[in-house]
Amino acid sequence: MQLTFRWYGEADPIPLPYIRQIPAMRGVVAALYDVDPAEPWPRARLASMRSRIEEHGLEFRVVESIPVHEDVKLGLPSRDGRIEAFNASLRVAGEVLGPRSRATGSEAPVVVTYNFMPVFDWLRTDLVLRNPDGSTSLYYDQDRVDATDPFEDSFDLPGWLTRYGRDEQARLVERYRELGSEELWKNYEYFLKAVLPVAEKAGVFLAVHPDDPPWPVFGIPRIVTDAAALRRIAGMAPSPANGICFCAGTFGSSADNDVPSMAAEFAGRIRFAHLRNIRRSGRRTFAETAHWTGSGSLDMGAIVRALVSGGFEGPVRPDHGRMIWGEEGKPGYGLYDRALGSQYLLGLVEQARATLK
Ligand code: DNO
Repeated sequence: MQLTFRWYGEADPIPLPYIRQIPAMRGVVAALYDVDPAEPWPRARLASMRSRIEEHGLEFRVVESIPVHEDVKLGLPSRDGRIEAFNASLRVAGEVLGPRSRATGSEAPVVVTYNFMPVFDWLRTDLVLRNPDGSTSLYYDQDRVDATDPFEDSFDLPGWLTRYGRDEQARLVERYRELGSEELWKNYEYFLKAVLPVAEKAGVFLAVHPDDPPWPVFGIPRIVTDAAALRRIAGMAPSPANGICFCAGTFGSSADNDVPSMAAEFAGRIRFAHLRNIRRSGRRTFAETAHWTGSGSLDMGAIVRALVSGGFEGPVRPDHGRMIWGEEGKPGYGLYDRALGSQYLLGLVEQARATLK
């Protein structure tokens, strides 16, 4: 496994040299975060991001993410043009990031993460839940979501990520409610079949991120939620480019998911792993915690052992950390707790490898 760290580009308060100082940290996870999903990625900008990363002795290892346009998820007649834009960005990622050996000598295909979540990406109800030790965490409370009407003018949740204005968002929510999950699955399959040949040719592994949280919200279908969904995705196309971004914290937010056994079952399809812990406090309510097994509901050692014994050798990143030691910045994406988490993961991997010998 190769340790990686998400970096938000020049706007990120965490400088690349700090990332480089984390022991064993060589891989960076980044993207052109501001490109409209209807547009292809500009090659020159991606190339200059790569150079910046390599100047600091790091490697641009994973793209997270290329967004999928809503027209594709909704199956609108305009979807083919939007898929073409996605494919153009994939080709750019393959060409610009493909021959990656300069920084670290690694030859593994570039990984491109994406998700098929309607309207919202990840969703939280609180970005600064204060813990008894003074640190803060991201938090999701289903009761609060249930009490929120996405059509109200006052609709506001601090931890939701959407590109849309209020009216556009309400219109989309309505359309997805009408669409339902089976149609969404069909649109997903249509998309996959159109992008996989391009990914293969570009030398890129695609990796689907699960829906976070892994259940429907606001009556909108969410489909990448559990082992059955991952089996269905794998069954849609045998291509090695049809991969999974295994987000332990996302799957683990639902007590119905047995995360270590999912890691074991899908190790051969996992192209990228997000490893973080959560603490469930209700059926659909959870707080994000430090990475250590003792702080949350997930057995992180068992997850890492399953990945290692399943032969997973790809990039892994610590995921949302708490904000600690007075750090300010992007909630979930501070330096300190993610750096601590990465070292814990490093120890778990070392131990898992030693046990397997
Ligand atoms: C949240 C992230 C997600 C993820 C995308 C991948 O912090 O894990 O936003 O990057 O869903 O497409």
